[in-house]
Amino acid sequence: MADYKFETKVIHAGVEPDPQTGAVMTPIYQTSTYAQESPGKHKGYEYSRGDNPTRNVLQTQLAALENGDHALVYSSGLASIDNVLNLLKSGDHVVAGDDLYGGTRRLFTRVAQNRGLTFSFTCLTDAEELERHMKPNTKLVWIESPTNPLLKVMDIRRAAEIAHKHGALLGVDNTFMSPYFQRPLELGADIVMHSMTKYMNGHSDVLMGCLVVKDQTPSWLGESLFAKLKFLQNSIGATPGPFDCFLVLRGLKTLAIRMDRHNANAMKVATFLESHPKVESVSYPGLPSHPNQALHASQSSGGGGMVTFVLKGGLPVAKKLLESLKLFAVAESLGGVESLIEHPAIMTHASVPVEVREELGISDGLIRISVGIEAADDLIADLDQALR
Ligand code: P1T
Repeated sequence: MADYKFETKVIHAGVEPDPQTGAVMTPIYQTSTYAQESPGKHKGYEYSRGDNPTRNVLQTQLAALENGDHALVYSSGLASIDNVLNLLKSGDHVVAGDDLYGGTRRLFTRVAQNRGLTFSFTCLTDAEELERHMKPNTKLVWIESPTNPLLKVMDIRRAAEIAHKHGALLGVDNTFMSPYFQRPLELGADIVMHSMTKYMNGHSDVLMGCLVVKDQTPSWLGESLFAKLKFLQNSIGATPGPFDCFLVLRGLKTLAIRMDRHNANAMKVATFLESHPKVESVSYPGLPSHPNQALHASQSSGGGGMVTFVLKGGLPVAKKLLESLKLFAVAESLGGVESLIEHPAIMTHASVPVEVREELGISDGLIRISVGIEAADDLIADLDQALR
């Protein structure tokens, strides 16, 4: 599949007609276990926590889309990050971007820290800042680019160089971009993660996560990264069911055309908001006003579908706007075909301590939009009437 273009891979990579029946679409192997001819003599499947044929097709497809060698899927995005953290041992150190999905930060500070891992959070838009935080026991650098919710951009190539110089792995949460716009493994990252709940599935009806890696054996791990992650996937057991894997396989077939439309619509919405007198500022990596637009363009091929903006007038005005919209649903999550709007400080990032939110700029006037694939004119008209 390596020679084919992305639009072809999302339809065909890993997906073969079913050898028994010729079914063109991947069958849903809704089974927890597999009959063995004699103890230990089986067809490669023993128990669905370890392997399931529907899940395996999805994993093969994901490895192809991110240009990796292997992919593993999990029952949520956070479960996939927790599996990465389980590569580490008590006493190990992680450097993470300061602006992350609130649930990721909660997993780091309120779960993993209790298991003896230590974390430094820092603004990594200046990659050299990362260098200053690396310690002899740093095993992992974890970033989002663009970040959730502020859409800050970090130099993925440079982050990989710095992490590797110190013997650490670079993990990139690629949820906001999808492999259609950005493929961090090609930029030097070691682990790519997605909340597939978002663009990858694209229809707001599944929770799932994935990790994609290349073949490699980090010296401190002492074994292949993929082999260890596969061991953890089975040992921890946060695996998705076959029906959800089927739904994501179906959603992925339209990933390329959906992302093009999300991107075009988001650019129009961001441009409209930027010119509106009631809007203080807009952050969208595709806008010329974004401080790292050139860097973003050098490592990805689109701005994506997420836009954040600060409304003049703070919380009361922000609430009024969200209550006045007709097409946009006020909801957490993102990446579905339908447009969603939310207030990070009260919703997705409420678990981030208030002093950290203030320091980062997740203010009461900050609003985040997941721009869907509806007609852009209808979305802008809805925002216009609500702003009025
Ligand atoms: O919800 P889950 O599938 O567990 O994924 C967590 C996650 C990880 N990384 C990023 C960048 C994310 O945006 C998320 C989930 N985010 C939301 C629910 C949200 O509204 O931002």
